[in-house]
Amino acid sequence: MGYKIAIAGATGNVGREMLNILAERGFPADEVVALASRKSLGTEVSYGDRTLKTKDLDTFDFTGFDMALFAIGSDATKIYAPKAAKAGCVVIDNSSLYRYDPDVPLIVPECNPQAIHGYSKKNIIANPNCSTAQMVVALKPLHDRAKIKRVVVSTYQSVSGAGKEGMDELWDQTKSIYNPTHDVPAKKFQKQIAFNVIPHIDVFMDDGSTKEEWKMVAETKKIIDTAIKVQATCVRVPVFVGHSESVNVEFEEFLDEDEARDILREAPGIMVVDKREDGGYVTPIECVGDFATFISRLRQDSTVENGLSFWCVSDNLRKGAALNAVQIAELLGREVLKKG
Ligand code: 11C
Repeated sequence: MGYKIAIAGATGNVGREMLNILAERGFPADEVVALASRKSLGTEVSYGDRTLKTKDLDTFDFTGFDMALFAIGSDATKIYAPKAAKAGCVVIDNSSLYRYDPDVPLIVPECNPQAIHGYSKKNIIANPNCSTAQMVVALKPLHDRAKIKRVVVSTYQSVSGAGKEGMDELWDQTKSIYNPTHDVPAKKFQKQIAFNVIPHIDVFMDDGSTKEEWKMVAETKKIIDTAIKVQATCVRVPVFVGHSESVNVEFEEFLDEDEARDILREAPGIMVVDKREDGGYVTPIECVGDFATFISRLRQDSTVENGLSFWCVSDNLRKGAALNAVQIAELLGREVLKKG
Protein backbone atom coordinates (compact mmCIF):
# COMPACT_ATOMS: atom_id res chain seq x y z
CA MET A 1 0.00 0.00 0.00
CA GLY A 2 1.32 3.45 -0.94
CA TYR A 3 0.56 7.02 0.07
CA LYS A 4 -2.30 9.37 -0.67
CA ILE A 5 -0.68 12.71 -1.42
CA ALA A 6 -2.06 16.12 -2.37
CA ILE A 7 -0.18 18.98 -4.07
CA ALA A 8 -1.54 22.42 -3.19
CA GLY A 9 -0.56 25.05 -5.76
CA ALA A 10 -0.15 22.45 -8.49
CA THR A 11 -0.30 24.95 -11.37
CA GLY A 12 2.60 27.14 -10.16
CA ASN A 13 6.31 26.82 -10.98
CA VAL A 14 7.06 24.84 -7.82
CA GLY A 15 3.84 22.79 -7.77
CA ARG A 16 4.47 21.55 -11.31
CA GLU A 17 8.03 20.57 -10.36
CA MET A 18 6.70 18.72 -7.30
CA LEU A 19 4.53 16.57 -9.58
CA ASN A 20 7.41 16.01 -12.03
CA ILE A 21 9.77 14.98 -9.25
CA LEU A 22 7.27 12.67 -7.53
CA ALA A 23 6.92 10.87 -10.87
CA GLU A 24 10.66 10.95 -11.72
CA ARG A 25 11.63 9.48 -8.36
CA GLY A 26 8.86 6.87 -8.39
CA PHE A 27 7.38 8.10 -5.13
CA PRO A 28 5.17 5.27 -3.81
CA ALA A 29 1.81 7.02 -4.22
CA ASP A 30 -1.52 5.26 -4.55
CA GLU A 31 -3.31 8.53 -5.19
CA VAL A 32 -2.03 11.97 -6.24
CA VAL A 33 -4.40 14.93 -6.20
CA ALA A 34 -3.53 18.31 -7.75
CA LEU A 35 -5.13 21.25 -5.93
CA ALA A 36 -5.39 24.85 -7.07
CA SER A 37 -7.22 28.04 -6.30
CA ARG A 38 -10.62 28.54 -7.85
CA LYS A 39 -9.25 30.73 -10.66
CA SER A 40 -7.03 27.86 -11.92
CA LEU A 41 -9.69 25.22 -11.40
CA GLY A 42 -9.80 22.51 -14.04
CA THR A 43 -6.34 23.39 -15.36
CA GLU A 44 -4.54 20.22 -16.41
CA VAL A 45 -1.10 19.40 -15.02
CA SER A 46 1.29 16.56 -15.83
CA TYR A 47 2.20 13.81 -13.42
CA GLY A 48 4.59 11.51 -15.25
CA ASP A 49 2.73 10.33 -18.34
CA ARG A 50 -0.63 11.09 -16.75
CA THR A 51 -2.63 14.30 -16.81
CA LEU A 52 -4.39 15.48 -13.66
CA LYS A 53 -7.24 17.96 -13.59
CA THR A 54 -6.88 20.35 -10.65
CA LYS A 55 -9.42 20.28 -7.84
CA ASP A 56 -10.54 23.14 -5.62
CA LEU A 57 -8.20 23.63 -2.67
CA ASP A 58 -10.86 25.64 -0.87
CA THR A 59 -13.33 22.77 -0.59
CA PHE A 60 -10.92 19.83 -0.57
CA ASP A 61 -11.23 17.40 2.35
CA PHE A 62 -7.74 16.22 3.41
CA THR A 63 -9.14 13.39 5.57
CA GLY A 64 -7.49 10.08 4.66
CA PHE A 65 -4.53 11.81 2.94
CA ASP A 66 -1.10 10.99 4.36
CA MET A 67 0.77 14.06 3.15
CA ALA A 68 0.23 17.35 1.35
CA LEU A 69 2.96 19.32 -0.38
CA PHE A 70 2.10 23.02 -0.20
CA ALA A 71 3.41 25.61 -2.67
CA ILE A 72 0.85 28.38 -2.30
CA GLY A 73 2.53 31.26 -0.43
CA SER A 74 2.16 32.28 3.20
CA ASP A 75 -1.29 33.91 3.11
CA ALA A 76 -3.09 30.90 1.66
CA THR A 77 -0.95 28.52 3.74
CA LYS A 78 -2.22 30.23 6.89
CA ILE A 79 -5.75 29.19 5.93
CA TYR A 80 -5.26 25.72 4.47
CA ALA A 81 -2.27 24.18 6.29
CA PRO A 82 -3.98 24.04 9.72
CA LYS A 83 -7.08 22.59 8.03
CA ALA A 84 -5.06 19.78 6.39
CA ALA A 85 -2.99 19.15 9.53
CA LYS A 86 -6.13 18.90 11.66
CA ALA A 87 -7.53 16.32 9.23
CA GLY A 88 -4.47 14.13 10.00
CA CYS A 89 -2.55 14.94 6.82
CA VAL A 90 1.11 15.97 7.31
CA VAL A 91 1.79 19.26 5.53
CA ILE A 92 5.20 19.84 3.93
CA ASP A 93 5.14 23.58 3.38
CA ASN A 94 7.29 25.55 0.95
CA SER A 95 6.24 28.99 2.24
CA SER A 96 8.10 30.87 4.95
CA LEU A 97 5.09 30.88 7.32
CA TYR A 98 6.18 28.11 9.71
CA ARG A 99 9.97 28.00 9.13
CA TYR A 100 10.91 29.82 12.31
CA ASP A 101 8.22 28.23 14.52
CA PRO A 102 10.02 26.20 17.23
CA ASP A 103 7.27 23.57 17.00
CA VAL A 104 7.82 23.02 13.27
CA PRO A 105 10.92 21.23 11.98
CA LEU A 106 12.75 22.94 9.10
CA ILE A 107 14.38 20.16 7.14
CA VAL A 108 17.01 19.62 4.49
CA PRO A 109 17.26 15.82 4.47
CA GLU A 110 21.03 15.81 3.77
CA CYS A 111 21.61 18.01 6.84
CA ASN A 112 19.13 17.35 9.65
CA PRO A 113 17.01 14.26 8.86
CA GLN A 114 16.68 13.52 12.59
CA ALA A 115 14.45 16.60 12.91
CA ILE A 116 11.66 14.71 11.10
CA HIS A 117 10.43 13.31 14.40
CA GLY A 118 9.37 16.81 15.48
CA TYR A 119 6.65 16.85 12.81
CA SER A 120 3.88 15.64 15.13
CA LYS A 121 3.63 18.79 17.27
CA LYS A 122 1.71 20.56 14.49
CA ASN A 123 1.62 17.94 11.71
CA ILE A 124 3.59 20.49 9.68
CA ILE A 125 7.15 20.38 8.30
CA ALA A 126 8.77 23.44 6.72
CA ASN A 127 10.86 23.54 3.55
CA PRO A 128 13.61 26.20 3.53
CA ASN A 129 14.15 29.14 1.22
CA CYS A 130 15.87 28.16 -2.03
CA SER A 131 19.04 30.15 -1.40
CA THR A 132 19.46 28.51 2.01
CA ALA A 133 18.80 24.95 0.84
CA GLN A 134 21.64 24.73 -1.66
CA MET A 135 24.09 26.47 0.67
CA VAL A 136 23.47 24.25 3.72
CA VAL A 137 23.85 21.05 1.70
CA ALA A 138 27.43 22.16 1.03
CA LEU A 139 28.12 23.65 4.47
CA LYS A 140 26.95 20.73 6.61
CA PRO A 141 29.67 18.17 5.74
CA LEU A 142 32.34 20.87 6.04
CA HIS A 143 30.93 21.95 9.43
CA ASP A 144 31.04 18.34 10.64
CA ARG A 145 34.75 18.22 9.86
CA ALA A 146 36.09 21.66 10.83
CA LYS A 147 33.26 23.59 12.59
CA ILE A 148 32.15 26.72 10.78
CA LYS A 149 32.47 30.04 12.61
CA ARG A 150 31.30 32.47 9.95
CA VAL A 151 29.90 32.48 6.42
CA VAL A 152 29.85 35.42 3.99
CA VAL A 153 27.63 34.70 1.01
CA SER A 154 26.58 36.70 -2.06
CA THR A 155 23.79 35.25 -4.15
CA TYR A 156 22.96 35.53 -7.85
CA GLN A 157 19.29 34.52 -7.85
CA SER A 158 17.24 33.69 -10.91
CA VAL A 159 13.91 35.34 -11.66
CA SER A 160 11.98 32.07 -11.29
CA GLY A 161 12.40 32.56 -7.53
CA ALA A 162 9.83 35.31 -7.98
CA GLY A 163 7.39 32.97 -9.74
CA LYS A 164 6.00 32.96 -13.26
CA GLU A 165 5.43 36.74 -13.18
CA GLY A 166 9.16 37.23 -12.59
CA MET A 167 10.03 35.00 -15.53
CA ASP A 168 7.53 36.81 -17.77
CA GLU A 169 8.96 40.20 -16.76
CA LEU A 170 12.51 39.19 -17.73
CA TRP A 171 11.31 37.68 -21.02
CA ASP A 172 9.11 40.64 -22.00
CA GLN A 173 11.64 43.26 -20.90
CA THR A 174 14.46 41.55 -22.77
CA LYS A 175 12.39 41.53 -25.97
CA SER A 176 11.39 45.17 -25.41
CA ILE A 177 15.03 46.28 -25.36
CA TYR A 178 15.14 45.36 -29.07
CA ASN A 179 11.73 46.89 -29.71
CA PRO A 180 11.75 50.23 -27.89
CA THR A 181 8.19 51.04 -29.00
CA HIS A 182 6.99 48.39 -26.57
CA ASP A 183 8.17 49.53 -23.12
CA VAL A 184 7.94 46.98 -20.26
CA PRO A 185 8.35 48.86 -16.98
CA ALA A 186 9.57 47.17 -13.79
CA LYS A 187 6.61 45.70 -11.91
CA LYS A 188 7.50 42.45 -10.16
CA PHE A 189 11.07 43.66 -9.60
CA GLN A 190 12.10 47.01 -8.16
CA LYS A 191 14.18 48.06 -11.18
CA GLN A 192 14.75 46.85 -14.73
CA ILE A 193 15.91 43.23 -14.55
CA ALA A 194 16.79 42.69 -18.23
CA PHE A 195 20.54 43.30 -18.73
CA ASN A 196 20.81 44.40 -15.08
CA VAL A 197 21.28 43.06 -11.52
CA ILE A 198 19.27 44.16 -8.47
CA PRO A 199 20.68 43.91 -4.92
CA HIS A 200 17.25 43.61 -3.37
CA ILE A 201 15.06 40.52 -2.78
CA ASP A 202 12.02 40.67 -0.48
CA VAL A 203 11.35 43.55 1.92
CA PHE A 204 13.88 45.64 3.85
CA MET A 205 14.49 44.92 7.54
CA ASP A 206 15.28 47.58 10.18
CA ASP A 207 19.03 46.80 10.12
CA GLY A 208 19.34 47.46 6.37
CA SER A 209 19.40 43.81 5.35
CA THR A 210 16.56 42.33 3.31
CA LYS A 211 14.18 39.57 4.41
CA GLU A 212 15.80 37.19 1.89
CA GLU A 213 19.17 37.82 3.57
CA TRP A 214 17.65 37.43 7.03
CA LYS A 215 16.15 34.08 5.96
CA MET A 216 19.60 32.77 4.99
CA VAL A 217 20.88 33.67 8.46
CA ALA A 218 17.96 32.32 10.49
CA GLU A 219 17.50 29.15 8.44
CA THR A 220 21.18 28.17 8.40
CA LYS A 221 21.18 28.46 12.20
CA LYS A 222 18.03 26.35 12.57
CA ILE A 223 19.14 23.64 10.13
CA ILE A 224 22.83 23.29 11.01
CA ASP A 225 23.99 25.12 14.14
CA THR A 226 22.79 28.26 15.93
CA ALA A 227 26.45 29.24 16.52
CA ILE A 228 27.18 29.81 12.81
CA LYS A 229 27.31 33.50 11.88
CA VAL A 230 26.06 34.36 8.39
CA GLN A 231 26.38 37.62 6.44
CA ALA A 232 24.36 37.48 3.22
CA THR A 233 23.87 39.80 0.25
CA CYS A 234 21.08 38.58 -2.02
CA VAL A 235 21.00 39.77 -5.61
CA ARG A 236 18.52 39.15 -8.44
CA VAL A 237 20.13 38.47 -11.81
CA PRO A 238 18.66 38.08 -15.32
CA VAL A 239 18.78 34.27 -15.33
CA PHE A 240 15.55 32.28 -15.72
CA VAL A 241 16.30 29.23 -13.54
CA GLY A 242 19.22 28.35 -11.23
CA HIS A 243 20.55 30.24 -8.23
CA SER A 244 24.31 30.77 -7.85
CA GLU A 245 26.20 31.69 -4.71
CA SER A 246 29.70 32.85 -3.90
CA VAL A 247 30.36 31.41 -0.45
CA ASN A 248 33.24 32.30 1.86
CA VAL A 249 33.62 30.21 5.02
CA GLU A 250 35.75 30.67 8.11
CA PHE A 251 36.33 27.54 10.23
CA GLU A 252 37.47 26.83 13.80
CA GLU A 253 40.01 24.33 12.47
CA PHE A 254 42.22 24.35 9.40
CA LEU A 255 40.64 22.56 6.43
CA ASP A 256 42.80 21.97 3.40
CA GLU A 257 41.09 22.62 0.04
CA ASP A 258 41.87 19.12 -1.24
CA GLU A 259 40.33 17.52 1.83
CA ALA A 260 37.29 19.82 1.55
CA ARG A 261 36.89 18.80 -2.09
CA ASP A 262 37.06 15.11 -1.11
CA ILE A 263 34.51 15.64 1.67
CA LEU A 264 32.12 17.36 -0.74
CA ARG A 265 32.63 14.64 -3.38
CA GLU A 266 31.40 12.08 -0.83
CA ALA A 267 28.58 14.26 0.51
CA PRO A 268 24.95 13.45 -0.38
CA GLY A 269 23.29 15.82 -2.84
CA ILE A 270 26.58 17.41 -3.97
CA MET A 271 28.37 17.18 -7.29
CA VAL A 272 31.86 18.66 -7.43
CA VAL A 273 32.89 20.07 -10.83
CA ASP A 274 36.11 21.90 -10.15
CA LYS A 275 38.72 21.90 -12.88
CA ARG A 276 41.04 24.88 -12.92
CA GLU A 277 40.68 25.48 -16.62
CA ASP A 278 38.38 27.36 -18.98
CA GLY A 279 34.82 26.14 -18.43
CA GLY A 280 35.82 23.79 -15.59
CA TYR A 281 32.97 25.00 -13.35
CA VAL A 282 29.19 24.90 -13.40
CA THR A 283 26.95 27.80 -14.40
CA PRO A 284 23.21 28.05 -13.62
CA ILE A 285 22.03 27.14 -17.10
CA GLU A 286 23.78 23.76 -16.75
CA CYS A 287 22.05 22.83 -13.50
CA VAL A 288 18.46 23.23 -14.70
CA GLY A 289 16.46 20.04 -14.23
CA ASP A 290 19.17 18.43 -12.10
CA PHE A 291 18.82 17.16 -8.54
CA ALA A 292 22.37 18.01 -7.42
CA THR A 293 23.90 21.10 -5.89
CA PHE A 294 27.08 21.80 -7.84
CA ILE A 295 30.30 23.03 -6.24
CA SER A 296 33.07 24.67 -8.25
CA ARG A 297 35.96 27.13 -7.73
CA LEU A 298 36.86 25.66 -4.32
CA ARG A 299 39.98 27.35 -2.98
CA GLN A 300 41.78 28.35 0.18
CA ASP A 301 41.12 31.87 1.50
CA SER A 302 44.49 32.93 2.84
CA THR A 303 43.21 36.28 4.16
CA VAL A 304 41.86 34.55 7.30
CA GLU A 305 43.33 31.79 9.46
CA ASN A 306 41.07 28.92 8.37
CA GLY A 307 39.19 30.01 5.30
CA LEU A 308 37.73 28.50 2.11
CA SER A 309 35.77 29.99 -0.76
CA PHE A 310 33.59 28.21 -3.31
CA TRP A 311 30.93 28.67 -5.99
CA CYS A 312 27.62 26.88 -5.48
CA VAL A 313 24.90 26.44 -8.12
CA SER A 314 21.57 24.62 -8.01
CA ASP A 315 18.15 24.52 -9.66
CA ASN A 316 16.15 26.74 -7.31
CA LEU A 317 12.84 25.15 -8.32
CA ARG A 318 14.26 21.70 -7.52
CA LYS A 319 16.70 21.51 -4.57
CA GLY A 320 15.56 24.99 -3.57
CA ALA A 321 11.90 24.00 -3.43
CA ALA A 322 10.18 21.00 -5.02
CA LEU A 323 12.95 18.40 -4.75
CA ASN A 324 13.63 19.18 -1.10
CA ALA A 325 9.89 18.91 -0.36
CA VAL A 326 9.70 15.51 -2.08
CA GLN A 327 12.83 14.37 -0.21
CA ILE A 328 11.11 15.35 3.05
CA ALA A 329 8.06 13.32 1.95
CA GLU A 330 10.34 10.33 1.25
CA LEU A 331 12.04 10.77 4.64
CA LEU A 332 8.68 11.00 6.42
CA GLY A 333 7.54 7.84 4.66
CA ARG A 334 10.75 5.95 5.42
CA GLU A 335 11.21 6.99 9.05
CA VAL A 336 7.69 7.60 10.33
CA LEU A 337 4.69 6.52 8.27
CA LYS A 338 6.34 3.37 6.86
CA LYS A 339 3.84 2.48 4.14
CA GLY A 340 4.61 1.27 0.66
C1 11C B 1 13.49 34.28 -4.47
N1 11C B 1 14.20 32.88 -2.64
O1 11C B 1 14.41 33.84 -5.17
C2 11C B 1 13.07 33.58 -3.17
C3 11C B 1 11.90 32.69 -3.46
O2 11C B 1 10.89 32.22 1.20
O3 11C B 1 10.43 30.58 -0.08
C4 11C B 1 11.45 31.84 -2.30
C5 11C B 1 10.98 32.62 -1.13
C6 11C B 1 10.75 31.75 0.06
O4 11C B 1 12.84 35.26 -4.77
